Amino acid sequence: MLTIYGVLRSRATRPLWLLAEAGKDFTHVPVIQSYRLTDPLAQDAPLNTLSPDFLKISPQSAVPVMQDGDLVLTESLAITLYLAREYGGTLGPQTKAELAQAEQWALFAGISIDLPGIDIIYTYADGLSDTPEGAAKIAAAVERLARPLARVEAHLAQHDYLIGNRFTVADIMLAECLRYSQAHKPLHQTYPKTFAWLARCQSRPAFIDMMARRNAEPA
Ligand SMILES: N[C@@H](CCC(=O)N[C@@H](CS)C(=O)NCC(=O)O)C(=O)O
Repeated sequence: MLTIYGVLRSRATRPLWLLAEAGKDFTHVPVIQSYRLTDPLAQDAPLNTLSPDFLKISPQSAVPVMQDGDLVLTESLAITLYLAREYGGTLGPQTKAELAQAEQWALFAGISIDLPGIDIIYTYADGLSDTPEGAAKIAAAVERLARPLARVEAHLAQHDYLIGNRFTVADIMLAECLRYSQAHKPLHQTYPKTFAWLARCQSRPAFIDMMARRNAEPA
């Protein structure tokens, strides 16, 4: 039995997009972040990252978490890569070199792209992008993204996708980390090939359907 814990308004979109692309059946348990609830310990609170039943599965109190038989994994990108190898067919790496490349893009996305993007998306979501503090935070994030995105831009000048000349788990992992930076339009002008690739990834039916379900969740 394969189970994914985590609402769609979280990094659970990474494994959930992969599973949608793969057409794999699974159970989805929409555990919500405790900080989004007024009283996470209330008896009638929905299952959240501080619920005792969830902490029994993953004491880290964060989503997503995956359980596949006896295997429990945390870290959205490790989960996504595992699912691609196990159930993803050609979405997963097909050779040792592709596996190494997929791991490289997972670490790259998680280390160099995810956190600057979090600063950008929250600054825009909080309506602070035009304040001096918000603008400074975005400028710092853009600076941290500069060398990583220059590298992606150079790669996509030569290739349509990240590995193997086809859409794979590597594209899902990087696209979902980069989505957090997407609200900052000047990046689209500086890195046109990167954001054209992102738009291509996001035009896939599995992504469109997932985002519709995500946006239907309470904000
Ligand atoms: N690096 C982890 C980050 C996990 C994480 O921070 N998850 C957030 C939601 S996206 C969470 O569950 N936060 C709960 C909390 O802080 O209480 C991953 O990629 O899975």
